[in-house]
Amino acid sequence: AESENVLCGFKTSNVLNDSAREKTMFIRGKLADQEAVVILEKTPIREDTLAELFSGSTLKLEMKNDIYSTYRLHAPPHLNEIKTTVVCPATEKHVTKYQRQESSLVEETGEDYQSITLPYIQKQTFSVQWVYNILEKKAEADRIVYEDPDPEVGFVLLPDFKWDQKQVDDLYLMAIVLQRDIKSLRDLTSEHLPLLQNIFQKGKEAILQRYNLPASKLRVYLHYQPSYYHLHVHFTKLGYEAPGCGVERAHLLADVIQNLQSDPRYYETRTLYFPLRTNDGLLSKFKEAGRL
Ligand code: M7G
Repeated sequence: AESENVLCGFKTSNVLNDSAREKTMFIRGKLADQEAVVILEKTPIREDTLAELFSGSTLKLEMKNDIYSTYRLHAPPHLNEIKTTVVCPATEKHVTKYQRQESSLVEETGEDYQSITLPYIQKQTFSVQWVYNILEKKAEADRIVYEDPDPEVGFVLLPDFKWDQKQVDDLYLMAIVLQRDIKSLRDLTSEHLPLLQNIFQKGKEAILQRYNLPASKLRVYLHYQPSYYHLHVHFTKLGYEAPGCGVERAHLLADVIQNLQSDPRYYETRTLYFPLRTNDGLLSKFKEAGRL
């Protein structure tokens, strides 16, 4: 749907991060005096638009040499889109999240979680209002791909907002559990096995049905630490390197299930490793506690 240009009055303060290879830029600025973060990303070229791209564009020759020539292709506007995400009003934590930063690997024992991490996340995390809006159908209701309404094992499956749904190559969905008191991987015990198995099974089935992508082409995982402490599971296409998805943060759902089957308190007691960015408040807490 067409909408007014909310970015018309955007005033750039600084570029937080950018990547020529990923064709992205993260910008901090002001929107009507409110702090805002804008994320720009050039969208992939789609095979189903090639015919139109070749016939409907203008070509400017840059150079020609023997059998080699390079051009600038000016595509019709609708084939040359920039996916744009706006966070407004953005908190200081959002600015931190999107800023280019070094990270350090942290080693968190079960005790560290109780004494350092838990107190920190209880007062210092992103709001999960957007998650509740999805669960209550106040936002993105038309985007839901599958829903199991059971209060114990139920979840909502929908496209992650990183995915524009134009091509399956970068498929990215998330399953959000209906239960509201499971913060992260650390809270999972064998009690949650029916929930996790349900998400795994029905999520895979729904993706096969809707996108014709079999389970063997999926990467299904949780993040630890997550950004949002309401349990959710990521479903991406195997081989797609989703932004922000480093190996250290990812825990495959299949492994999580097996670990809980062999030890009901696995995630309560194990040492977990994850990277934290230099400017992350939690990293300072680990330093203060002499754990780094
Ligand atoms: P995470 O592992 O908590 O954090 O995943 P990460 O962002 O550091 O990976 C949260 C996921 O939710 C991310 O993949 C986000 O792209 C996605 N997400 C965040 N928000 C605010 C929204 C939203 O409003 N709608 C949808 N559909 N997805 C979102």
